[in-house]
This record gives sequence, structure tokens and C-alpha cells, in this order.
Amino acid sequence: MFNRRKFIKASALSASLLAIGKKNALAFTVVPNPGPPVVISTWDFGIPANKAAWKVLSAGGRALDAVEQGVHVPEADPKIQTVGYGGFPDRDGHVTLDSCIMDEFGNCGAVAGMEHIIHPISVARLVMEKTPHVMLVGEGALQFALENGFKKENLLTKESEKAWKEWLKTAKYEPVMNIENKYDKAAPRKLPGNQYNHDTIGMLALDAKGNLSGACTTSGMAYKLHGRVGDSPIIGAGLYIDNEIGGATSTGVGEEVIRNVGSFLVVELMRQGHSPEEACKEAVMRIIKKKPDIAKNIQVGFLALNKKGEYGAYAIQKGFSYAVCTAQKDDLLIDGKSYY
Ligand code: SD4
Repeated sequence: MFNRRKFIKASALSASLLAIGKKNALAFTVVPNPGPPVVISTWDFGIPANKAAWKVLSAGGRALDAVEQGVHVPEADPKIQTVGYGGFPDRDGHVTLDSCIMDEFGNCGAVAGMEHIIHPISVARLVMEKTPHVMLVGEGALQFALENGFKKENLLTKESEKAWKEWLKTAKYEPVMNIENKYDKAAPRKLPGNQYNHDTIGMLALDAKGNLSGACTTSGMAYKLHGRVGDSPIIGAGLYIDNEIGGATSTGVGEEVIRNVGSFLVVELMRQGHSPEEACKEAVMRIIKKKPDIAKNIQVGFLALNKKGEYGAYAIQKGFSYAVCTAQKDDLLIDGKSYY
């Protein structure tokens, strides 16, 4: 039977979805198949990261090695305050890192809330290769890393400590979007005192043999509650690879990605025949549909690469960038437009 109240509610929802969709949500390119090898990764810092991955891929190396080497670049860069060394700490001043990795056989490994190790992605890989488990957290992850020869380091740089102390004056927790997008003049990337941000590197690679792997690594949301874990180390949320179909990764407010099992969803949508971009768009629209009021004020972006080497992305808000490296080009795409 026709239910007027339901109809009005549905119309209001569609109107608000449309409003968010029209104003902000963005499609990022339908990409012709460049063929393998291909590596793509989130945000501007994906450019140097892709270069490191490309060294492995262009030499005929394995996608798994490429993504590990690739994300090592932002993990070790203290100027990138959202990944690895130099990452913003949590509310209590601890730099806690979340990472995961997945290979062409469906093997995966992850660490969450781990302190003191510059390359959490390599610890995640070791969890995958040397243990029967998928994820280690906190103290246990650190213990495992140290037992396996990783060095204990102080990851809190002077700059991030200064920003944290500045933040403590008001201690207002409010994620702000897209600060890594430094090439896009329109993007609201320069934050007052660099106080809040949330930019992860998610990387997907297809090697010359046609195999896929992915990595995702972050210091998570700046000034998060101690113990908070986002989507980035969670297989299916921050990263998913199915070597028959493709891979996906995410960036942005992890809670919404976890609630929608975002990266798994994107891969499953590609399995149903959607292009990488369409699949990312549908995953974004589900987030918007479920929580239109929250979606207005947050960023979530998905990036996907299929088995043929086609790639695409979609984000709730403007300003999402991703880097692409193939034999034909090295590019940065900002809101679907090539920067170079
Ligand atoms: C998180 N998704 O911890 C991560 C943070 C981030 O772009 O991406 N940012 O929720």
C-alpha cells in the first residue's frame, strides 16, 4: 500500500542526497586500460610513493614488494604528519600507527595502534608471512616487531609535538578535509596550525604478471582517543584485494568506511560488472545515504584498480587527489583532472 509518510521521508532523503551529490561528490575519471604494470595511490604524496613502487614493478617485481616499498616513502617522511614517522599523535601524545597489506593469494596482515616502529607496513607483512594470524595490536604488535629485528624509535617529531600542544589548548576534536592536496588551489588544505587532519596512503598495484596487491598505512586521525583504530588496518574496510577481480582502498573518516565495509564493497561491486569508478561511487553513495548529515562534513574517498589495469576513484567531497604511474604516464589526478 502507498504510504505517504514513508514517501515524504524518502523524497526528503533523495533531495538531500542529491544536494550533497550535486554540490560535492565527485567522479574521478573513466580510465582506459593502460595494462600492467600499474600503481595508484591516494593523495599527493602518492607521487613519490608510486615512484618507489615503480622501481619494483618496472623490473618485473611482485606487486606485493612494490606496495611495501612504495608506502615506505611517506612512512619515513617526517614532513608527512599523517603517516608513519612524524605522524600526529593521539590525544595523549602517543604516535600510534595502523597498517595492513594484502597479496594476490588472499593472504593479509595488519598491525593496529602500534607505537615506535617507522615502517608498520613491514610489520604487517611479517604478521602475514610469519604468523598464523591476521592482526596484532598495540603492545603485542610492538613486541612482535622488536623480536623480529625492528628498531624502537621515537616517532613524535618536534613539529608534531608542537602541533599537539597547540591543539591541547582547546582540545577540540574536529577532522578537517583534504590538507594533503597541496596542488589544488581551491582545496581547504592549509589548516590553522595544521591542527587536524586525516590522510592515509592506500596503494594498489598490478604487476607485469597480472597479479594484484595493496597496502594501506596511517597514523590515523590526529588527536584521536588513545586506542582508537580506524579503517586503515582493517581488511575489507581500508583495503581489499581479490586477485580475480581487483583491489580497493580508502582514505578519510575511517568510522564511516568500517560501517560500510567499504573496500570489500568496492571489489564486490566490480565483481558484479561495475567499473572501478562506478564501484567507488556506489560505496560513497551508501555512506551518504545512511548518514547524510554526517556525510556533509566529512571526507571519504575510495580508489580502485581492476584486474585489467583500469582504475578510478570517487569521494564525498572535492579536493581528493590520487597518483597514477604506468609505463605511459606518471600523473596526479585532482577531482578527475590531470595535474600534469
Ligand atoms: C582513519 N582513514 O584512521 C584513516 C585516516 C585517514 O585520510 O585517512 N585518512 O580513519
